[in-house]
This record gives sequence, C-alpha cells and structure tokens, in this order.
Amino acid sequence: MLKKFENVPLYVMATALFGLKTFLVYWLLFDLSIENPLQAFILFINPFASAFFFFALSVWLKEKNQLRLIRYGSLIGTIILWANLMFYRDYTDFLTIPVLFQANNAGDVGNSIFMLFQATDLLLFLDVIIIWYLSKNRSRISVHTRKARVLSFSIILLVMNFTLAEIERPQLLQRTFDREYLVKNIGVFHFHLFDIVQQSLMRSQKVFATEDDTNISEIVDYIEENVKSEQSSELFGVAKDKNLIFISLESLQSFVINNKVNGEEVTPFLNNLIEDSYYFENFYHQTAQGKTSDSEFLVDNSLYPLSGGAVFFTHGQNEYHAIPEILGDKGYSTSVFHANNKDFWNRDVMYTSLGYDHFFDETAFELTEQNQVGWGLKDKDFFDQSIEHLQTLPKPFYSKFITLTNHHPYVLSEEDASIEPFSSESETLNNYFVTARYTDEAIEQFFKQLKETGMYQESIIVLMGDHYGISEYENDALSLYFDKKELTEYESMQLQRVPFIIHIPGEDGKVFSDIAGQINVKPTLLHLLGIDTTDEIGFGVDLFGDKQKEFIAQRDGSFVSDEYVYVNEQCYNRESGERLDTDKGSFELSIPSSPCDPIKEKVIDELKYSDQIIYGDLFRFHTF
Ligand code: GP9
Ligand code: MN
Repeated sequence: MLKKFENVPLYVMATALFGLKTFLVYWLLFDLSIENPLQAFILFINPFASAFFFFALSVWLKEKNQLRLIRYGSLIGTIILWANLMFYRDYTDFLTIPVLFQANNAGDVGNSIFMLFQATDLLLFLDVIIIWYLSKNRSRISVHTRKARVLSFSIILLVMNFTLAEIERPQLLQRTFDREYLVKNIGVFHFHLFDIVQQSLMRSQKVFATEDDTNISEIVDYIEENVKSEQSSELFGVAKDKNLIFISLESLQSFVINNKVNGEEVTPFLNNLIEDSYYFENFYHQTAQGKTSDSEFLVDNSLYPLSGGAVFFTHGQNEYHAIPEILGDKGYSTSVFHANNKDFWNRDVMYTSLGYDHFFDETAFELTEQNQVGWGLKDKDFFDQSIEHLQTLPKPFYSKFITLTNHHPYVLSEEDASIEPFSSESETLNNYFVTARYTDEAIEQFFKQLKETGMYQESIIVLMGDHYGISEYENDALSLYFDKKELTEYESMQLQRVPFIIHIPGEDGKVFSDIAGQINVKPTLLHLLGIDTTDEIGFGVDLFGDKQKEFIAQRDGSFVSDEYVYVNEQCYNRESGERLDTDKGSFELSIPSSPCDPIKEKVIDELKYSDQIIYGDLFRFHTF
C-alpha cells in the first residue's frame, strides 16, 4: 500500500501533510467561528493552497536546495503556527508585526510562552518529522520538466482561495475587519505576509516624516485660519463635571427619525427625546471603509479617517490627542462598552492609543443562546448588563456605548419585533425598520435605568448614528419607501445624514438646521464640559459656536455646503437638487466649471492635511 505513495513528489507530500495539519489546528485548536458552508470550505482549502504555493516553489531549485526548502520550510512554518497558537491561548488573537516589535508586548509574550506550552503541542511537529524522513528517499526529489505547469496550478489554487474569500467577505483585504476573518479566509501565513506588507508601507511613510521637515506648523496655521472661531459658544461649560454618556447607534440613518412604516413610528422614543434635546437635522456621517471604527475615530479626534482601509488598523499605534486622553487628564474615568471581540477593528490596540482606561468587550457580558442575535448580544441585554458595570466606574466618567442589533443583515426574532417589516423586494430594507425600532426600545429602557440609578441627572447623553445602514444597492426599495420614481446621487448624499442628539437633563430642546458632521463632535462636546480646545489640532468646530464649517466633507472628496451638494463630480443646488455643472457635452475646449469648484479645492486640502497628520504620525512631534 505504501508503495503506491513512494514516487509521489516530496513537495506534494509536504503540501498534503502540512496542509492537513494546519487545517486541523484551525479547526480544533483555534476558536474560529464558522457561520456557513462556504466559510467551512474556504477554511479547508486555504491551508492547502498556501502550503502548495510555498512547497511547489521547490521545483525550480536544484536537488540540494529543494530538500532544504521543504525541510526548513515545514519546520519554520510549524514554529510560526505554534507561536500563534500559544499567543492565541492567552490573547484569543493572532500575532502581528506591531505586537512582536512593541517592547512591552514582546516581554509579555515571552513570559507567557512558557506558561502556555502544552506537551501535546509537540504533535504539531509530527509532519515535520515525517517530511524529514521522507526526504531521505531520493526518488521523490524529481527533476521537473513541468515547472510551469506546477507553478500555474499553485497560482490557480491561490486565486481560487482569494476569490472565494472575496465572495465571502467583499473587500476583505482593503477593509481588513478583524484578524480572525483574515485568518479564516486566507490562512495564517498569508495573513502574516499581508501584515508585513501593510506595516512596512505604513512605517516607510512615517520614517520620511521627521521633526525638521514636518509641516505641522503649516497645518496649525491652516486650522487657525480656516477652522477655529474666535468665540466659544454660550453653552460652554453647561455640563461641567457631568458624566458624558455617548451612544453610537449602529447603522441608524436620519430618515427613520420622525418617520413611519406601515403607519407606525419607527423610533418613537428618539422622536420624543428630540423634543427636549439639541437635535441636528443636517448632520452627516463622514466614514469610509472603516465604518463604525471610522466614526469612532472622527468623534474622538476630529480628524478624518483614511480613504482606504480602517485607520484603527493601519495607524492603531500612532500618537493621538483624543477625547479620552483629554478627559482622563481632567480626572475623568473613560471606558467603552461594546459586546464584540475586543480585536474587531483592532479596537483593543487603538483604544489604548486613544487613552481609554477600560474596554468592556464581549468577555464582560454574559452571552447565552437566547440573548444573542445576528452579530451578538441584543441591544436590550447589552444595556441591561452594562448598567451594573457603569455603576462601578469612578465619576465623572466618559463612557461610550456601541449598539449592535441594528446591523446588516438586520435579523431579529419575532418575539423581539414590535413592528411589521416594510414590504419591498429588499429584505434588508424591510427588516431595517424592525431592528431600528428594537434599538429605539433598548435606548428607552437604558434611559429608564439611568434614571432609576440616579445617573441620569449627573450626566449628559449624546446619541449619534455611526454611518449609513442602507446602501445604494437598495435604492429601488428605498425609492418605493419614499414614493419616488428613483433616487439620484444628490438624494443618496442627503441620505448620508445620521441622527445627532445631545440631551442635557434640565435644558430645553432645539432643532439645528446648519450643516454638521462627525468631525465637529469633539470640540462641541469638550466645550459643553467646559474644556478649552484652543490648543487642539483638529478639523471640527463647536456646533453651538458662532462660526460653522463651510463644508462637510466626505472621504471621497464629495461634500455638502450651505448652498451645494457635490457628489461624484456633479454639483447640485442643495435646496432644489438641481444640477449646476456647465454642460459637459459641449465641444468647446474650456474646462467645465461649476460653482462647487472653490470649495472642492478646500476639501482636497483639508483631507490632505488630515492624512499628513496620520501618515506621518505628526503628533509625535507636538506637545499639547
Ligand atoms: C463591530 C461593530 C460593527 O464591532 O462595530 O461594525 P461595522 O460593520 O458597522 O463597522
Ligand atoms: Mn457600524
């Protein structure tokens, strides 16, 4: 029987053994959640695809080097896998370059490695021993005449793996999400390669920014001239020494506010709350691929997220001067509540850089079969379980709560649903209203509990939609909901409005109609708490101040100003939605101009300055 395998080339044997071992480790030793058959299939093929890609390279080498590549490749590969496994046992996370090179972390890792070693780990090296043994049999070391064929096959396998991964998670590599997704989809080895490439790109950009040639002073001048206002608002200090409770509303768009579905209000509690709160009806999200994490970044820093990827991932270890750090210096305790993996969006790392004292992640909550839906803990259970933790925090506190139930694909069990779904072709839109209502009820319950525990009176409560929930793919269904023939790009831009509500117990409510966006949250909130921001470097203004921003920029360069909406290189009148560009169909050689052009230039400049701060990690050179 064994005879049959005697002439199987060594690189094929190595692929089979190493691939199978890696798959078994993924399956049995890492706790990777597999949600559907496609994910299971990808998890199965990716270890073989990457092992084959590596071992098949040996066919290009001379006999001696073939042996070396396969022997040492399997040994080193196993050590990498094993190191990840030990790290995982302690951190439920995978190794990354920053983790390895961060001095304090490396110490931790080194220490714990001995404690995390298990005797059975030695079994991981079984295939290495077999490969070394097999490699003694010379007949397996074939001199190949079909090198190109082997190479093409290994590339096909790899492309198949990446294509399936892309189908499973569109934009997997650009958006990165969390390390678990990457490992599940492309395997731990390609994840490391990806990490190395990404980190080196970032590092090289940072290295070129040195103290001497940084243009931080140019940026400061720009901000002084174009962003900052002379006077601070009348409301400066109204919430001095109060707790700041910030609620990030998952995927909630403004169009559900004061709106109905099947004759019922979608968000009755928020509609009511707005009556005695400050409500900004023309407030836009400004996020890009980093979704929730981008909105968190905007809020805490008043800097723009990046045009590609999530800044939480790519620049999680930069120097920042964010709200939690500023409030921490003023004696606040600072925390985040969010019932998801701590490393989703690299939050665990970024929150430390931003200066949060504590992150109540998934492990701080009790999860059961009944209290989870979709992405995890249901919002009502989330707030209910959070209250106890909140009561233990030293006051004053700044605590951010990130809801989850109103997240695509908007699933909810019937007993939790209090309204009927909309009826259209889009299940996404239909159910969106139902989960939005559920979150509305969860917030109502949270307010009740805040009042019962006496925390309500001592706090200001800020609620903000993080980003859109209904994408342009659902435009047909949306136009049915709005009773319109179709939705233009102008209208899609207007749909990027998200609710922003500031509730100060005891203060009357007011609706603000000026254009506003997430970039303005930081100075607005700090001023309410009576904290001076003259020295801050950011691109937002106090929404209660005398001078408002001329434009609210989107990451792709589109924007909204008082008069215009500029989207996809078209200029529209903001009131009427009428297109204002000169006719592009004319044969004249003049460059088409539009009234949006002057603002367009400013938007480009401002985004560029924000990017420079992040890419160069410029706050390293600045004392606040
Ligand atoms: C994940 C949650 C949702 O923890 O914040 O992320 P999103 O997909 O909306 O960015
Ligand atoms: Mn989100």
